[in-house]
Amino acid sequence: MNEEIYVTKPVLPPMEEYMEYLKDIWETHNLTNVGKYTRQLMIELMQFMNSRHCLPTVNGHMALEMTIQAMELSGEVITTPFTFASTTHAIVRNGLTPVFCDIRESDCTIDPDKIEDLITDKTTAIVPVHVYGMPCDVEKIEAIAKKHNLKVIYDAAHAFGEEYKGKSISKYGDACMFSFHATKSFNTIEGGLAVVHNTKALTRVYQLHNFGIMDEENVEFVGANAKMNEFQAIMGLCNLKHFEENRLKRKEIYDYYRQELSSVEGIRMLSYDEDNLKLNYSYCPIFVDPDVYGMNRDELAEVLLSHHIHARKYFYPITSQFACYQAENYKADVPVAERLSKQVLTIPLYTDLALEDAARICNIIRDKQ
Ligand code: T4K
Repeated sequence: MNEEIYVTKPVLPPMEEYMEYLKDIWETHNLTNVGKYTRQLMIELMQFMNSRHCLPTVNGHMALEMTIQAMELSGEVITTPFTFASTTHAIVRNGLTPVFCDIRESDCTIDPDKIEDLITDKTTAIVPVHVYGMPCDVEKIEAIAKKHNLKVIYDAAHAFGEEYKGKSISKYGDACMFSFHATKSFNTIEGGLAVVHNTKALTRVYQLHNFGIMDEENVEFVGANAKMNEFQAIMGLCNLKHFEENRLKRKEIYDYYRQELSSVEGIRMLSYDEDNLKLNYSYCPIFVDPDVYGMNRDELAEVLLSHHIHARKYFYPITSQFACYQAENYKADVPVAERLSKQVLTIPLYTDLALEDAARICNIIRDKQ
């Protein structure tokens, strides 16, 4: 019997590497509250991204929520519904109103040509998502933001380690955040990173992530607890060393899928500009056109499951359709996002996935049984 194959499997470093750091933690009893390993990880990440402005956090969601809070926004925020719950929740939990913009068919990122129509005198920011690590149209978004004096905060949860047009993807926008969750291409067990280019706003994120405490007797902001702990940080220090070799292993599997699935009628993979993008290959979404393929996405998911392959419907339903937002009447004229969310299936892609298993997955998709 085949073993279960999940959409992803967390990357773990060699155990001895993690144990070396653990011994030191056992010596010092320094477990959290921006300890030395969290600071070391921050420095190594700055070097890795060639950036001076970042802060590790307990998870990616809190990095996003705190970054939005630090921007002191009000009113409406234009965003995409083709994303994980976190993006929309981070906006709403900041007391802001999400205005949903449709996405591009080609790469599932926010459609920049549809943003301006949604801008009102209440709009203060755009929160686009580099979904599956596909970069948004950063130039067009920047031009719109400049023209209308809006902040741009990228949800780059999926895009850690990527370079776009010769620079780290973290450099685009006023700010961005990454997720270092176990399921991501780089993990700190749970974890995240806020990258904020304005020093004053970054300082605010730093204060907010420790309850808004300024010193022992002075609390200036309504913050929360979003601090990374030392066990997370050492996982990051270990995994960072292996990031590039792991990325290349996933590239091999992704390229294999591309080669094998390109001839299957009714199955589409996203295209991207290879000359300008260093992708991290975290996700492999495929899109099932039921009229051409002869089976719909849900049926294909069932077939894969009957072979113990757990593909996932990232992202279905779109966030504007969540039960918790039904009563809100948020603007959401998003036909492309609605259609693609019914077609998408994210198939297994992770560092340790054997090529034989990828081959088996391709055969099942090709044979539909
Ligand atoms: N923005 C975007 C666009 C995001 O996608 C996310 C997170 C965020 C913001 C927020 O970042 P974080 O606060 O999470 O850092 C998973 C992840 O939990 C979530 O991080 C991620 N996006 C989302 C797309 O996927 P689930 O509910 O689908 O995870 P789960 O538990 O079903 O795991 C998926 C598969 O991975 C499992 O079937 C088996 C495998 N797995 C998972 C874990 C946790 C393992 O093998 N080992 C593990 O420890 O959300």
